[in-house]
Amino acid sequence: MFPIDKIRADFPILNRKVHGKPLVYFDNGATSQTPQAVIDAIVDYYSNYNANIHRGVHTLSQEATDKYEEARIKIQKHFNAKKAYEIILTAGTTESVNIVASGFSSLLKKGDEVIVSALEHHSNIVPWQMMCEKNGAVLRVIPMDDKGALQMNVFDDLLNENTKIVFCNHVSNALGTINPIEEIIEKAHKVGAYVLIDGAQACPHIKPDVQALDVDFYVASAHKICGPTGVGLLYGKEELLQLLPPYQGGGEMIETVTFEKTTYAGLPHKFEAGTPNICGGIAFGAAIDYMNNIGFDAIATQENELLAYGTEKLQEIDGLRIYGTAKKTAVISFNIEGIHPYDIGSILDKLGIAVRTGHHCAQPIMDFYKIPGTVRASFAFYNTKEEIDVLVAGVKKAKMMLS
Ligand code: C6P
Repeated sequence: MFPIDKIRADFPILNRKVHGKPLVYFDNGATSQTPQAVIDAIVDYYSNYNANIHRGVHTLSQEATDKYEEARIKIQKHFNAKKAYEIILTAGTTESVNIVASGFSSLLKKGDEVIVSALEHHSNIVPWQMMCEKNGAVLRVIPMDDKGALQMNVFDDLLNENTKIVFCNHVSNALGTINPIEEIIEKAHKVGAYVLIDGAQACPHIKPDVQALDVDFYVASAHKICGPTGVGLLYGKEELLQLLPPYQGGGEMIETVTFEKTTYAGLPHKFEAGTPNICGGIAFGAAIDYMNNIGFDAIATQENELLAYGTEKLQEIDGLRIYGTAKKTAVISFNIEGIHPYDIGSILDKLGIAVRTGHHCAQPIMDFYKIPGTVRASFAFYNTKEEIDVLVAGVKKAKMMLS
């Protein structure tokens, strides 16, 4: 039995009311909620050993450095990276993608090709478009089908000896589709291309093994995995992180500096210029511990039950269409015929229910379905079927009020 009551008690925010109603938090795709263990790690840092890291000889600085590097090792183990220095701590998925895309600006040339999937978040489209504008590389797109799955036969046709990088999300944020990344990685490697996988939406549900996947780069954000905002990771194979130039110049990323020439520090510091989000990194480690203590198999079982129940109940509502019916995580993106998603979201908010409405930073998906956006209910392991009943009743009420 999944210990749902015990788990919910770990999240103080789940006790609050919104507009006088108990909070039903179904916006986990935007950011997850924070358990007490992670809040405690943040309070402990600022209460007891707040100091800059890698710089001071004093005790506080050494304690903070040790905890920060311990967190890096927790993250390394979680993702099964070979070396701790293959884990670069960044501000989040967006920054991680930008580090790689900007690095490839000088490594790719006119005529090179890069492939992106039609299911991407803007943070995995725009940085690569910016890169292509600089070096003349060409952006190709793996199209999607009506179910929200990638058309893998077209991917086969797109791949050729000019393909240099393929980037794809592990899980789509707008629809929840789980993409066949193993197949993408294997096929891309056969033509000598590198692969970057955006794991922002996968990591709350799946524990990725970067060595088993043989992926070149894997990126994610802590705030979607019960951690704080403003911190995330860039995993890269050692030889590729060596190949990429630094992203930002500043303190901590250098070996020697003179006015004539600067030499750069080794990994991971080469990509970690300036004072990092020290507390965030440490709390990211605490979040990884928290999730692993529950266990990703238990998380998947609980979330799959919620997905099946929510899909069944919402589908009973006349005029409701669910977008994305391929193999997916616990996300239900839907619209009701003739009603704008924003209006449904606003009424749900008045009932204490938090969902996201709009294009979800994935406009090409909305263009594909010829819609302005959807209502997205994204579930986490701490949600319940009773909360889904509240959502279903809320959607019915919204439909009645807006029809
Ligand atoms: N998606 C959502 O509501 P950052 O903002 O850097 O932590 O993550 C960006 C990002 C990248 N890739 C995917 C697949 C994502 O889902 C996100 C963030 C949130 O869907 C906020 S837009």
